[in-house]
Amino acid sequence: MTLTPKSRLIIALDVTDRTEALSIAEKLGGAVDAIKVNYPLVLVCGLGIIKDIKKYANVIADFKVADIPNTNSLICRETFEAGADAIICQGFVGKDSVKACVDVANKYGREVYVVTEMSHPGALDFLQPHAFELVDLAFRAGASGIIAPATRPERLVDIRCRAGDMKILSPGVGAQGGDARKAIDAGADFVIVGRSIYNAEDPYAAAVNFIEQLRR
Ligand code: 3DU
Repeated sequence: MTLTPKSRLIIALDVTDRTEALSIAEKLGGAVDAIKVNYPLVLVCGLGIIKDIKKYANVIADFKVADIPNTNSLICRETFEAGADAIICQGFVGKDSVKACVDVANKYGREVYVVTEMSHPGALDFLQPHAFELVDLAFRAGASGIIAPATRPERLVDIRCRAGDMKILSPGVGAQGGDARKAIDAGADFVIVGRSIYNAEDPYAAAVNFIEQLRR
């Protein structure tokens, strides 16, 4: 699959209970563009949870893959065999490591997204000064897109200029302080929202609320 913006909302399903995860996926799968899984869920449930969630939505595996090319290839192969539509990798390990992910993704007809500047305060320590280089690296390696921070819309504007046609997925909305609408207006194609949806009393209503903000 190729991630295409419809609702522009991706849910980060970082719950650690299988029943809860599948219940949220079933309720929200039809409304969101993708469900992102990360280590908290996969370490508890195993990689097989990807196939179960795929019944309801496209799945992005946020494994922030950051190893030598051979290990990256093996991780990507297993993740795509498990059914993931896309994988997220780190760019700071260098172009060969990212390219290894892209090569495997191309074999499976799947996508790779590269982390550039992260959304938390610690991203200023090392990542921010190199964010544009990481955008360029993602492009040169043939990635489908990048991850850039909704917590800093002013940075999103600059990163968008640098990213050309690559898609931008933007985490940090809600619990981390970012605003969904501002992130899209600044150039993101999708926002990623976790706690503000899955911790809400009514996750479906919370998701619909974000989708309405994104439609305006
Ligand atoms: O803060 P939230 O609960 O909305 O979750 C955000 C998700 O996105 C979570 O899975 C986190 O690991 C991921 N993420 C970031 O928050 C920031 C990044 O720069 C990259 C990924």
